[in-house]
Amino acid sequence: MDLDSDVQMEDAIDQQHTQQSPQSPQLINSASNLNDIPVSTVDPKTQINTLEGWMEQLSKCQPLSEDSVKELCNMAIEVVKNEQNVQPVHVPVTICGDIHGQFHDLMELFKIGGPCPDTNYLFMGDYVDRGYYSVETVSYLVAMKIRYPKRITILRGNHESRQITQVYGFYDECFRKYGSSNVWKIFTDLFDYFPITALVENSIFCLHGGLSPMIETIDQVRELNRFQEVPHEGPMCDLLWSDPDDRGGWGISPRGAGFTFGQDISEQFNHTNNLSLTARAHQLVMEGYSWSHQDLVVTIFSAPNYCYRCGNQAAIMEVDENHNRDFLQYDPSVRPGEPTVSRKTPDYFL
Ligand SMILES: [Mn+2]
Repeated sequence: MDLDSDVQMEDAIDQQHTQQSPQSPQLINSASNLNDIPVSTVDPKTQINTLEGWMEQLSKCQPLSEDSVKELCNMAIEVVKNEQNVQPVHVPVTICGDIHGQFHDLMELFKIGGPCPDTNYLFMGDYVDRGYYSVETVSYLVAMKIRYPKRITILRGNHESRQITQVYGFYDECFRKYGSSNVWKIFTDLFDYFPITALVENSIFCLHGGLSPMIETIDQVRELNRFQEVPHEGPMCDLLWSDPDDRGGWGISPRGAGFTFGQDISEQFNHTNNLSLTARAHQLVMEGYSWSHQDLVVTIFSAPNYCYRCGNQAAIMEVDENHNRDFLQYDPSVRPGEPTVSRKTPDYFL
C-alpha cells in the first residue's frame, strides 16, 4: 500500500467535505451515514484506508472517536464471528500472553517479535484492565485483526467480560476517556464473538486459562456455544479461568472460578488429543514464561512490570516452520511522562 497515495486520497476527501459542507447539510449527513453502511458493501480500498488511518492514530496511543470505535467493532464482528471455537493456526507464529492495557509494552512486543503482518501473532487474551491504556490497546489489536485477519489471532481472556471489566478498570477508563459507558458496551459486545481457543498445526492447544473437568476432547470445545458473556461456571468458564498446579487431579481454584489441574490431567488431555503442548497465559510469571507438568504446559505472560510495579519480565514464544520454540523476553518500555522504569522496583516505592 502506497502511503503517499493514501494521504492524497484522504486529502481529496477532506477537500470535498470542506467545499460542500457550508452549502449542503444533506451531504454532510449522507457522508457521516457512510458509517452505517454494512461493511460488506464498503469498497475494500476505502476500508483499508480507514483502517490504516485508525492504526496510525492508535500507534501514537491516541484513542479513536466513539463513532470510529462503533465502526471498528462492527467490522471486527464480521471477521471474528466466522472463526471457530478452536481456531486453526499455522506456523510460523508468535504466541503472546496477557497485555492488560500496557500499550507501550505492546509496542515493545512488536519491536521484539517483529511487526505484523511480517510476523504472525496469536494473542491469548486479557487485553484490558489493570493498565492505563486498555482502550488504545484493544482498539489497536482489533484494528490489526481486521486489517490482517489471517496474520493475527486474538482469543478471549477472562477479562474480556462485562462483569470483570467493571471491577478492574476498563469500564472506568472508557467512562473517563469518552464520558459515557457507550464504548465499554461496544467492546464488551464484541468480546462475545472472540474465539476461545486456538490449535497450532494440530499440535499446540492455546487458550487463556486452562483445562476443564467437563472437557476431555478438543471436539467438545468445538461444540460449545461461545457467543455469550463468560459464564460463572461450566466448560467455557474453566477454559478462561483454570490454572495448572503442582497437586494432581482437579482442585478448587483460589480465584473462585475455573479449577486447578495437575500433571496427570495434562498428560491425559495432551495424549487424548495428540498434542505436544498446551500453551496458556493468565498467571504472572517472573521470567515471562514458565513450564509446568514436565513441559506439557507452558505459561506465557506478556505484560512486563505488570501493573507498573510487579518487577517481572515479559515473554513471547516463537514457533518456527519446524515447530522449534524460542522464547523472547523483554523489559518494560518507557511511558511518556513517567520516570524511567526500574524493573525491580524496591518495595518502599509500592
Ligand atoms: Mn486472566
